[in-house]
Amino acid sequence: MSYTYDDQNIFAKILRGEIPNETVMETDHTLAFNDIGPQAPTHVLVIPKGAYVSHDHFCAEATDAEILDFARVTSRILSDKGLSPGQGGDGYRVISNAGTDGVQEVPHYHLHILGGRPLGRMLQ
Ligand code: IU
Repeated sequence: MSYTYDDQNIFAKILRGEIPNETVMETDHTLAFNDIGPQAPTHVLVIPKGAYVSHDHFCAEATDAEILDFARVTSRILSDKGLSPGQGGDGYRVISNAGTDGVQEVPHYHLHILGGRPLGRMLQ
């Protein structure tokens, strides 16, 4: 079973430069920008530039270079924003929604980085 990607989704339009974004970090393979409806003082979305719909799609089909770059960009943002508990920060939450049960709004793979306030328990 192969994955289908809709290139008319809003993040594809952002990647093509058709819609502006507040860029936090950009590399050859990855773009990170501020969420338009922030749920916390820091709410950054990290997206691969490739056409992947979900975490499982990205991890299954992206190149090693894409995956490493995505991971390192995420780590650098956590560090730059002062969120990393290992570096004296108060912590963060990284989540990715997928599909209907995950309530994924935009069908281009993205990680949410949330931080800057107590985030409460997510799993009981
Ligand atoms: P989700 O994980 O697909 O459910 O979340 C999509 C996020 O994309 C959500 O937090 C929106 O606020 C955010 N977003 C955005 O940053 N810019 C946009 O133009 C649109 C959604 I549409």
